[in-house]
Amino acid sequence: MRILILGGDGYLGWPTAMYLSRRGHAVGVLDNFAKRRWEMELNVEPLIPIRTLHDRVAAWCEVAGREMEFFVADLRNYGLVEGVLEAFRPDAIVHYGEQPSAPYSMIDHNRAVFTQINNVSGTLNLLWAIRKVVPACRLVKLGTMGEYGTPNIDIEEGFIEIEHKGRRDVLPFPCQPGSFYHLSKVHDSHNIRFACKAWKLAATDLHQGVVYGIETDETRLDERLETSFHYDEVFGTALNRFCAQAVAGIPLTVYGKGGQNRGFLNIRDTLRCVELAIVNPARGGEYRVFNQFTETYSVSELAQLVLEQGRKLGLAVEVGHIENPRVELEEHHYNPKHTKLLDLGLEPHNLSEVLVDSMIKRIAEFKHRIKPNIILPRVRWNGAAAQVEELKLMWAGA
Ligand code: USQ
Repeated sequence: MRILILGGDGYLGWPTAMYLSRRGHAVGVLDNFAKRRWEMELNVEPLIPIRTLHDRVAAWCEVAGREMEFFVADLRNYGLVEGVLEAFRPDAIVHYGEQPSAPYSMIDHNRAVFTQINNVSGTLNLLWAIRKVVPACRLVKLGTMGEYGTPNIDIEEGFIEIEHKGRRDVLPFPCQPGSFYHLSKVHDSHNIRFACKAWKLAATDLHQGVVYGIETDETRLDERLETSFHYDEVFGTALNRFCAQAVAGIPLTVYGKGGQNRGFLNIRDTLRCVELAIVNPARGGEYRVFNQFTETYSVSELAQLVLEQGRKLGLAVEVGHIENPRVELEEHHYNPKHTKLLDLGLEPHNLSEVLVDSMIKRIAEFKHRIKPNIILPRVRWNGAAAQVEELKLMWAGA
């Protein structure tokens, strides 16, 4: 199949491109390098140095003996999106091309507005371009488990059957997202669902949990193929950050009580889930939601696991409970359903001591690159502006 990966320069986009290419698909990658610019704004960088996308694509062609097409384009420019679809004519599109960080969207007014305009208008442009150029193309869109929030009932897989005043219907599961970033994904979901209904497009909305991991079978092939692994407060996610903190000798930054439960998955399972969504496509007119995670953990449980493995490796790891910079429940019910991908054949790589051990060891090779000053949270959900004054100064517009 011809598969176009939007956001192909990112933490997940690049490994997905290689994974699908290696399995015989004709893969194209598209990116506008926005993430690299945000990194510069915030003075953060991936732990392991990564090459330019040009060089990574060239290295992939050399290492794997596979062609990979490459587009530099911004999804907010409709003409470019249409032009890329005309040129590549994909059978499937994997859409990672959005601002992915909840903390980034909460820094200030500018970044909240930017995140929603960027994500929502980029996806709308894509939907219109698919309709015009490749209406049979299947869209696989990266949404987030955070669209649901943490309700006090079990979370269904996209839709819930409700009885109200004697009548029944199957309706989208209620959404109570916890940041302007997560809200942007909810807005996307509504737009995609409507486009499927109105234009008979075929879309799978992957409500993905928090991804962890530093390498895949393809990134391991050559040091030029590494992916963008973050441990900073803005782009780093919980387990990845804890492993880097263990190496850096910084007490693990459990926010608040640590009873926040989330769905987690290994980066390798992300790739397999995306593949399953492509090869078992939605029908024309169908909007599907898959809850894409393999296990649930509380933040404290993850910290405990990293503490135990870190100490086994001789590191002086401590858990440092710090004031929660976010507005979120710190103890709550969490039982989301996640059977659809398992039914399609997903065989999860569950989180294990071995995995944490290997992540810590890999991170330790780059210990000299860890910047301690970008680890503690400065972005506060309650709008305490003073915390982010220095970040505001760096806003250069989008
Ligand atoms: N947390 C800590 N300490 C940290 C970092 C995070 O306690 O140092 C806590 C947060 O307060 C939160 C939980 O860990 O309760 C998850 O936070 P996170 O930063 O790992 O992930 P999140 O901000 O939710 O966003 C990440 C990705 C996003 C994706 C989302 C999936 O950045 O792109 O959509 O995970 S989900 O969380 O299921 O919505």
